[in-house]
Amino acid sequence: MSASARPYRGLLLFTAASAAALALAGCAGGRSAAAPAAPAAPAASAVAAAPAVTITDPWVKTAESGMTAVFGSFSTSASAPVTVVSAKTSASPRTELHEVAAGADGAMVMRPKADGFVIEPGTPFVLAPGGNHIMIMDLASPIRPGDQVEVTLSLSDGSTTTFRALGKETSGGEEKYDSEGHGG
Ligand SMILES: [Cu+2]
Repeated sequence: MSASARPYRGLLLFTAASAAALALAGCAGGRSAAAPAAPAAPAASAVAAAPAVTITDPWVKTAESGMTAVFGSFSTSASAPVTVVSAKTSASPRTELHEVAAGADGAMVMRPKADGFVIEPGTPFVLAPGGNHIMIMDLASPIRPGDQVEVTLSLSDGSTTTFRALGKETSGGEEKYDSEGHGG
């Protein structure tokens, strides 16, 4: 028990010592200010380089024309929620983030998700037929089984992340999904 606690305490001491060193350097004023500032830069960029959102098993529903959708499971390793604000795809200039919800008449319909996809730490955010999806409108060309569509997400932290969705056929349900939205 104490064996595992010691390294952790050591890390805290090290961090405190580093902060003290930086504070002291700050007090030193203009004299060789560049040297103490340098150690902070690699740490900051390492944090920024880690992808805020990762995608598991991304796929896109095959289609000849018109609309189709991208599905998969999003998760974040960040300690705070990350929002997918928008998406772009290589399949069309028109892409929207959609949810499926009850409309005014109670029927389930799909519609743009106003606040984006909010991904909570520790909870996968699932895109699936009948639920949340990335809608591709006005397909430029057919998507066939095995085709790959490149998807780039814009995130609330200002970063972007790109993944490839694999074309997959789904058995039936397409018309129901597109016209009534309760295919799930
Ligand atoms: Cu949709």
